Amino acid sequence: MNAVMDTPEQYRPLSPEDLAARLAPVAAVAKRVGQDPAGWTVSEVGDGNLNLVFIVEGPQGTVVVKQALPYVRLVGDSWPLPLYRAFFENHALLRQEQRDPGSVPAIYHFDEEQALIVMEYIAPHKILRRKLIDGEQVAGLGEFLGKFCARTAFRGSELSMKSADKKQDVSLFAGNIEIPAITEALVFTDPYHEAEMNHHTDGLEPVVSALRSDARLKAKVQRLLMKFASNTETMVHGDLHSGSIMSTDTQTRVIDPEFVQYGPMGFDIGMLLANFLMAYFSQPAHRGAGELAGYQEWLLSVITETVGAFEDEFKQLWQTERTGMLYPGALFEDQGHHSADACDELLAEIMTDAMGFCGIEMHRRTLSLAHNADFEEIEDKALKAKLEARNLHMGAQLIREAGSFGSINDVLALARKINTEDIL
Ligand code: SR1
Ligand code: MG
Repeated sequence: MNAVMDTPEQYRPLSPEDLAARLAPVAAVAKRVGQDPAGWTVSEVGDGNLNLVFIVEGPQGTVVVKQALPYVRLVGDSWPLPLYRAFFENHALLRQEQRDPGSVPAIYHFDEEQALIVMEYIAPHKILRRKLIDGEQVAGLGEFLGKFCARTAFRGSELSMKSADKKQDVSLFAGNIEIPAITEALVFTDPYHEAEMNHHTDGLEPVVSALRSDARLKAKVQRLLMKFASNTETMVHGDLHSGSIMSTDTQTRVIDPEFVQYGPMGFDIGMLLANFLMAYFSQPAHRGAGELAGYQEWLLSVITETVGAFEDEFKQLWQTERTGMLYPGALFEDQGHHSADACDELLAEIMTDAMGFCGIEMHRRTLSLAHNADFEEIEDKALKAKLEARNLHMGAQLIREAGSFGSINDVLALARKINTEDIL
């Protein structure tokens, strides 16, 4: 082991220059790309916050190679981060593929020592965040993502799994400590005080200081952090933002589950909705007047579609795959009692949590370390602050009123209202 956490001596980060020589002996790579590494073209395309990502092209095909670095790429080696996140990502991808077949990239090879996954090259898909900034629509986006969230939530829980299997899985993923700790700090805590790595746009100070002085709001956020850290309802992706999704104009896949853990069912869908709302609030900086209203309404329609598909799919699985120890047929159907109300109540609780998680994600992307391109690409800083202020205000309302929205339509009505307001 060397000084940087648990990094094995044999671990070496790849480079475009040495990747072909190092991966040529890996049969799974040669089989898909071509036997002769001299014919491979390698490029490093990682633009995320943590890892190296290479595209390896050859005469027979293309693969993606993702390798963990022993530190946070965004910050540098002053912030060490264990390589074992690749192990958990590998296991998460295997489970997501089982729970929602075809939703994630296929894995061709995993090398634990090198913290490296060779996986399917997803093409011609683009990162969804880029498409949303560019004003592109994706048919069936909400349907796909709502089903993904419902299937992974339901099939990763004791509504469906055998308890022994689920408990073993909880224990396996409980080893992923430092990665969820990033979320616990950057997402749930840092936005609400003057943390070292925070930064925000000039001009937002009045909104930021109002948030940080609101003890009731901070208590609600801490309650959600408590759920995030201690509620093991299901296996969550853990970082389901629009940079963890790739789409064409008609097809969508989910990538990058290294923040996997067992957590609350509302977490993934809440984070996801936040990213649609941030796309919505940032649009006035990206679209001309002729396209703006139509595109913003399309984004809201994706939210409606996502929530609708999530609830419909969850109810369907409730009827057909409720084979775990929770809400057993023995207590309901076998005694002539419908369980549909119980399912509705559970879904309402999940959506209440989701609204809170959604508001928190909206806050952290504007106030904490890792901001998103939706706002960061806005050059006019006064406009950026104005739009971010709406985003912060909406986030706060979602956290404060999480349980009071009658339906997702009420949330969208609030977004439309705040989208016209001058918060600063
Ligand atoms: C230091 S890592 C910052 C962020 O990047 C990841 O994608 C997660 O969203 C994390 O919070
Ligand atoms: Mg990621």
